[in-house]
Amino acid sequence: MSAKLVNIERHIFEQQRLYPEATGEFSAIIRDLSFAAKIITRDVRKAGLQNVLGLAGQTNVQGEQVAKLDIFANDTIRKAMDHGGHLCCMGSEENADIIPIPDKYPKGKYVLLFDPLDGSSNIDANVTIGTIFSLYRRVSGGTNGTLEDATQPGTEQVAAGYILYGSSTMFVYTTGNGVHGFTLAPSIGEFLLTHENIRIPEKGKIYSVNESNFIYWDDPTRRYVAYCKQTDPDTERPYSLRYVGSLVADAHRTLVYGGIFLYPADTRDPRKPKGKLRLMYEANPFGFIFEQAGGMATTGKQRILDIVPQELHQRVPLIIGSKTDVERYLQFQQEAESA
Ligand code: AHM
Ligand code: MG
Repeated sequence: MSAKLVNIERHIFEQQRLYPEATGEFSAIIRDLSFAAKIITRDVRKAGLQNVLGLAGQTNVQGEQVAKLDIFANDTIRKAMDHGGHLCCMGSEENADIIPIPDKYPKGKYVLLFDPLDGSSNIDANVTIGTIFSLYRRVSGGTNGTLEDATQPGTEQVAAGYILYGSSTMFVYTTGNGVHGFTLAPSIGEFLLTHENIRIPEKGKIYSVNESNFIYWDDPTRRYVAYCKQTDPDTERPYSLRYVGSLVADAHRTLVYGGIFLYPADTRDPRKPKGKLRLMYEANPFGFIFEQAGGMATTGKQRILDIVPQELHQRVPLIIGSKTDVERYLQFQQEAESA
């Protein structure tokens, strides 16, 4: 017999049994998210066919405007999550303000933050894209969530995960008890446990960064990337370069193969003085996941999860990866500081 047969609902249920005080609300939230993931998968899979099948253009068969895929993903998650009674508000990359739970639905004690379709500039080239999410407990009094609830430090996350729409769809999550990955079996419409307790290798041999920004990085980052390209058989250098340009794809590969992913601050680029990626629904969830898998997540100066957020859509530098690789990067930063 090979691996045991477990779907995502069963897995989270069994995880919750480890905690006698658990109310089962996580199960419901993860179940609702996996439901949204299946709907988004369906539409991502037919993206290239829409013109051929006559589904795109002005209107669909119901006479509704066909939304762009990222707007569709945003609406799908909102509609799957707003009536379950477990959330007090949501926050999305696609919405400037926090998203209230409609009056007609019950409110709960959790806050969901998400990037509905990350890497969406890659859609037209049929390249892997993803959804990222992060869950917190409400800290404000009252029933409706507030901005305070949606801008807590990453250390307060109670769950985080991502869905990868790749050659297969994967759902990867943590509730602080390891990182677990599920693969969608299309024929039965279920996410099955395929990657139990994912551990990132201690050290990798791949670096992943948009190197065209080289001139905009700080000196330690430039020196570190040059270091990755030097020859040294003892440390398996030169490293290979892999960069998809979809955070979910680059981060997932880094988690599975090890190595390092960087989106540093662009110090001389006024467009991205603080980096590009967003703290609340990109950096924090991956920070939680990488730490849970035995890796690290930093800005180069600070642990990602310790950042006290200033705003919902705050951008931060993000460096994630294998422990040995991220520590080596931090050494370059520290040497520059003490020089
Ligand atoms: P998006 O939220 O507009 O899709 O941008 C986020 C994406 C990430 O998926 C990816 O890591 C990064 O932007 C790539 O940026 P760049 O094209 O500057 O390398
Ligand atoms: Mg994004």
